[in-house]
Amino acid sequence: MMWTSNKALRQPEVIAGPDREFAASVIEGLSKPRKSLPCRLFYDARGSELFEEITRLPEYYPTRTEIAILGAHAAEIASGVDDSAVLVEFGSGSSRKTEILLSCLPRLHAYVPIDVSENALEEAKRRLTKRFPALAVRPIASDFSRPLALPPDLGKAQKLGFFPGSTIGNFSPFAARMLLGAMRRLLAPDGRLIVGVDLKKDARQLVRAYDDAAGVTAAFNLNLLTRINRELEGSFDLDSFRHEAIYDPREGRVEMHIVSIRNQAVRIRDLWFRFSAGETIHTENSYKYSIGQFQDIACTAGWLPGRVWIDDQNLFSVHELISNGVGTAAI
Ligand code: AVJ
Repeated sequence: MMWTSNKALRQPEVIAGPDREFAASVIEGLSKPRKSLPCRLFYDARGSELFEEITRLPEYYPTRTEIAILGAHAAEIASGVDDSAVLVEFGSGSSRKTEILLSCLPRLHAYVPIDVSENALEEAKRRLTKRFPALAVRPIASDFSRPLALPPDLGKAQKLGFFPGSTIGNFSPFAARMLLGAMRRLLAPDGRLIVGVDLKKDARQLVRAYDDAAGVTAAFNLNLLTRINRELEGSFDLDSFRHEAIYDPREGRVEMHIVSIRNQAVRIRDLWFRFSAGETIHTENSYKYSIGQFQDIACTAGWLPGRVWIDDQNLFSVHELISNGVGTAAI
């Protein structure tokens, strides 16, 4: 017997319109017994600006460390890549890190940046075409975690995937395995992937990176409430919520939460959501891996671990993965 009526499963009328997806994600997340919101919702214009600011914070080591690793080993990372290869980047944003790789791949055939932001793609294309006039920049405006296809005319070329930033850490280990598997199929038959992965380390250092003294990460987290207020006529009182970052050593992840300081109810259009004092909205997971742990996950997704580059403080890792070729041969 099916008790759930179809009507209950359908989206309520209130969330029709251009921001339907945002509204649906927010209402779904806040309706759960343990409230959560997907971390991709952080990145409205202000959120993207605040993230850029985070990458420059003294406590936030991942960005500058990864850039230093890429800069120190770019030639080695690029070695073995065909001149006729295609570079495919997942979540390319401003493509700043890509330039480091491209400077060592001067005859590369094409670059396919994949990002949800059409503005970022356009801006990156303009800048890269100017600096590398022979490079064909072929952007795809899409969420890289959704099914996608590369332009068919690039079919025969060797594919080098690039997935920096430890964005893989936002996915659960299971989801990371699924995503790495999908990337392997996209880059088939003889793909390679360069992926940035944040390393396990002292819990205090991890928490500081996600709860900085200047309060930029707090502003980044709480901006989600401002966004809901603006785009969905929400009634969140920003002074009644606070930012929290914790490290869960069992899960191996930093969690960001928005904590309700008091008992309260918040309206979003015509829906009310109750918060008890201390109740949280879980807004982000950022998994941290040892080198071996990450390689194990990659193996279960059909990748063979290749070279690994790390900084001398053991903060961050850049992995080379090589497709095991199984099940991806051209037919
Ligand atoms: C963009 C996923 C790499 O998890 O470190 C930074 C996002 N959140 N500070 C991360 C983030 C809070 C970031 N990634």
